[in-house]
Amino acid sequence: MDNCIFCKILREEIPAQKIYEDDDLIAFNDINPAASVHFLIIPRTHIASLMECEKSDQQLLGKMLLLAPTLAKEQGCTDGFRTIINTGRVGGQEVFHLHIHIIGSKDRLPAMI
Ligand code: DGP
Repeated sequence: MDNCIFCKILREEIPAQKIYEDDDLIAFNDINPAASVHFLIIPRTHIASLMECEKSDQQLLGKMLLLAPTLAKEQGCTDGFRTIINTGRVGGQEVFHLHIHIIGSKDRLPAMI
């Protein structure tokens, strides 16, 4: 997608602090971190949001979720972390390229719900 900011990161047209990449996914630090650890896992394929995911994305979604604890631990979140997938306008999504937020801190994160 030409104007998608995360596709631009994938094409290396804009810089990002990458912490992981493979054939399907990349992970990079959030530009506006909500805690000392805050990175995003995104698919290389442009999928606008969780609402646009299909049955054929099942393996990709599983891979994204399973990568979260591996990378979180590497980033120092050995005691837990928070995962967030904002979906759609009402869900607070700002960048319409599917992504999982992984947020962690040495202290307990404030409750959200
Ligand atoms: P949301 O769509 O609301 O789930 O969050 C999008 C996140 O993407 C937000 O926390 C900030 C981050 N972000 C937006 N633009 C950039 C960028 O150009 N680089 C990086 N590293 N992160 C970005």
